[in-house]
Order: sequence, then structure tokens, then C-alpha cells
Amino acid sequence: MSVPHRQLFIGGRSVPSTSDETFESVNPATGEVIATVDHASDDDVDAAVEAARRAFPDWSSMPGAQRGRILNRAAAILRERNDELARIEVSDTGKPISEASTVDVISGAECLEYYGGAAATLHGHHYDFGGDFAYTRREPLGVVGGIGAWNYPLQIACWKSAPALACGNTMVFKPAELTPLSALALAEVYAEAGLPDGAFNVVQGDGRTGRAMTAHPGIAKVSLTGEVGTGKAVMAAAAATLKHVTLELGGKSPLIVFDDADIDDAVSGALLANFYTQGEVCSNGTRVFVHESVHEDFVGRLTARAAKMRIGDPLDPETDVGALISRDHMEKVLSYIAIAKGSGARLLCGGGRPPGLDHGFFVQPTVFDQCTDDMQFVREEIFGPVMAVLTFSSEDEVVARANDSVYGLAAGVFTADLSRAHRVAAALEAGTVWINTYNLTPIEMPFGGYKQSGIGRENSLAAIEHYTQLKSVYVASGHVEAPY
Ligand code: TXE
Repeated sequence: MSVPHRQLFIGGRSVPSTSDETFESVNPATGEVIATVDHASDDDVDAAVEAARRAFPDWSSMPGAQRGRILNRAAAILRERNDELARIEVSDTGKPISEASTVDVISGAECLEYYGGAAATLHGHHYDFGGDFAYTRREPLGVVGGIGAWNYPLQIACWKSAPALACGNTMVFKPAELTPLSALALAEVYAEAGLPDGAFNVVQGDGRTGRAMTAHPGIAKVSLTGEVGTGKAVMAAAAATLKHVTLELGGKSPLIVFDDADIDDAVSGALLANFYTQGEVCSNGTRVFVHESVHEDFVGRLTARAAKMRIGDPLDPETDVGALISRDHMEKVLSYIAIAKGSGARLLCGGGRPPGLDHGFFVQPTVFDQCTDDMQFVREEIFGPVMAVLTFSSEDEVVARANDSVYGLAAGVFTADLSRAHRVAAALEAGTVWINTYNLTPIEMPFGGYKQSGIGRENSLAAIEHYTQLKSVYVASGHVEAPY
């Protein structure tokens, strides 16, 4: 049976690549090819930047409130098409439909609604000098580039395009090559909502296409979601044309369970922070530090609940854990599990591929206990369903150990002591700290990393800063006073 073929989206319509290269998109739960896709050439990136450049004058000069209304119309269409778009995401990522239908599409719509409102608030300031005065203008950067990762394809495309468009920029967006489909759906939604041709363009391809974007002199800024190594490559490439960059990168975040924590809540937090979206979440709390006095109780309850998680067909509403994104990634995660087994850590549950699911890229929710900070799988990002449980005895000790990482994306703190919760939140080197919960990212709240987990913030009004530049205008009230 032939599968659908998808092209690029440039200048408001689907267009073929000028290269004769194509690639396949595979359903991770079945291993089947679900689409073939044109791979963009450098000339296609040029064409997309040119389309965005042509669209920029009218789009940027449109009143913000008018731009906002188009974003809000697009949000409404996303909500109407939630089920269809969720199924696209499930087939492209392998994540459970229970997640895609309640989080991925909805969070995209919420993002468009938030920036649909913010678009009308791009105000400057007035400075009175008692005669002379000055004011500032918050202006768009021009044509901006977005490069996405494969774990939340639609959400990432929304998180990058909505603030960019709200601020009057036009965009060239490249989804991850492993999940090319939903960005094309978003482009169609934007067009249906009335976004002018060329304001949002989608080019498809792997790192080569990303590199063509970061090198392109017509792109003023690049926003990347990806691994730390990719972030370094993008930042280095952007230097040649001094592009603005925002980088949402990886993590190996701590989740700390103090002796006075609600243990059931802490177990729920740890399960969500390690096995939601098969553990393919950058901000996951994969180093779980448990106070020694509650360790046995915690691992007993954790193991019992982890062992009951339902792995399987992501289209089944009962499924908790779907398939990992690709065979290569599954093998990478399994290799870390093998490293963990050889490191002396104690396997509590999981530890391999689930029986009877060999047709897809499934890995069991896996928990290792008796871990130490120096173990390779405890220090490195795995990006899969593998939890490391460690014990600690004092607050100062656990904060120092939690901060002992090149990453600084997020952290979790479970305690009943309010003073301790806020004291530890202040001490942790992380862009987001969740207290008695985990991985809640409302669009109103900034999201981004410390240290090598990233630069800049997505969401909230912080993103407006990244997609605009400030101009100061000074107005003299009299003649120029010159001493010569
Ligand atoms: O990343 P990759 P993946 C991170 C997560 C994990 C990674 C998984 O922690 O580390 O993303 O996503 C393009 N120049 N986050 O495997 O391989 C590539 O084509 C320009 C963090 O996709 O880095 C893809 O589109 N582009 C995040 C994108 O970069 C290049 C949340 C990412 O690819 C390139 C989600 C290059 N040289 C995942 N090389 C957060 N912090 O919010 C590759 N690409």
C-alpha cells in the first residue's frame, strides 16, 4: 500500500524540494513507514527565507491586535482538530493517545491564545527630560528560524512560532527529521486562520537543513530545541552572522524526596518525571534522591506502581507507556540499561524490552536503586524510561549533589516544610523547580535551562524579549547646543 508523500511548505503552499532526496517517517509503535517526505536543499532554505522576507513588511506593520486575532483563530482550529492532530502526533512519535489528546495539541492551542493576546501589548516606554523626551519601540527581528526536536513536535512548533509571529517576525521552521508531519499540519492551520503567505514556512530535513538555516545571512535569530551538542553547534554557526539564539537543550534533573514528604505524591512525581512520554522529556527528574529514612518505603511503593504501568499500543486509551522514537534510540536506551546493570546498581523493575512487542521500539519502565553519583547512567542524559534512585542524609549534602551536573534544566522538591522547600528551590541550579509536583509547564511561566541546559526562555512574556529588539528614539525640543 502506498503511503502519503509530503513536501515542503513555502510561501503559503505545499511545494516540492529542488533536491531529489526524500526520507521516510516511521510509526515507532509498528515500525511501518507512514509517509515519505521531501528533503530540503540549501536552495529550498533560500526560497523559504525569501518567502519570509517578502511577507515581513506587511506582517510586521499589521497592528499587533490584528496579528493576535489570526493566532487566536488558528488556536480555535487546533482545538477543533484536536483528535486528528493528536493521532498524527501518536503515529509520528509513538507517544500514548492519552497524552497527545490532552497535552500536545491543547498546549499548542494555549500557546497561540496566550501570544494572540500578547501581540497587542508590545508597548515601549516614555522618558521625560523636562522638554526633550524619548520613547522606545519594541520591534521585530525580521526573518527568524525555528529548529525542533522530536518528542513534542507540534507543541515545539507552536512554542517557537506563536511568540515569533505575535511580535511581527516571519519564520522558517524545521521540524526534527524523525517527526516531520505535525509542523506541516500547523502550517495548514495557520493558512486557514488567515496567516499571510510566507509568514510561516516549513522546510524538512536533518541536521544539514538546520545548518543551512544557522548559516543563512537572511535569518536574524535561531531558536533550537535539541541536545546539548547540537546547541553548541548551532551557537557556533550562528556566530558567523551574529544571530540571536535561544537554546532549549537536555538535562539530567534531580528530584529530591525529603523525610517529611508525602510518599505517595513523591512516587507519583517520580513516575511522571521518568515514564511520561516514555521518558523522552528533557526536563525529567531522572536522578531521584530519597532521604535514607524513607528510602525503603519509597522504593516499595514505587516498584509496585511502576510494575503495573501498561506498555503497548499508543492508540489504546489505556496505554501508559508507548514506543520510543526510533530503533536507534531504543538501542541507545537499552545500552544505558546494560551499563547500569554492569555498574553495580540494583535493578528493581523493568530492564529491557517488554515481551510480545517486538514489532515496535518499546522499552519497559526501568528503575535502578543503590545508585551512586559517579555512575555513567546517573550522570548522562538517557532520554528514555530509566530512573536512578539514590539516597541522602542531609539537606546540604543533597543540594550539593543535585547541583553537581553540567546540566541545570529543572528540579523537583518533595517536602512538607515550606521554609525548606523555598530554601532548597533557591539553592538549586535549575531553570525550573517544581515543589511537590513535577513537569507542569503552563504557558504563562518561563521555561528554560541553567548551565549547559540552554540559553534564554520559552513561553511567558520572557519569550517576547527574545523575538523583539528595542529602539530608543530621542526627541529634542529646542536647537542643538554645540560648543564649537
Ligand atoms: O535532538 P537533536 P533530538 C532535547 C532532549 C534530547 C534531544 C532529543 O533533551 O537531548 O532534545 O531531540 C537539528 N545545526 N530536548 O534528538 O539531535 C535536528 O535536525 C542545526 C530539550 O531531535 O539535537 C533536529 O531538528 N540543526 C528540550 C534538532 O536539531 C541541527 C525538550 C534537534 O536534534 C544540527 C525536548 C546542526 N548542526 C528535547 N544538528 C527542552 N530543553 O525543552 C541537528 N540539528
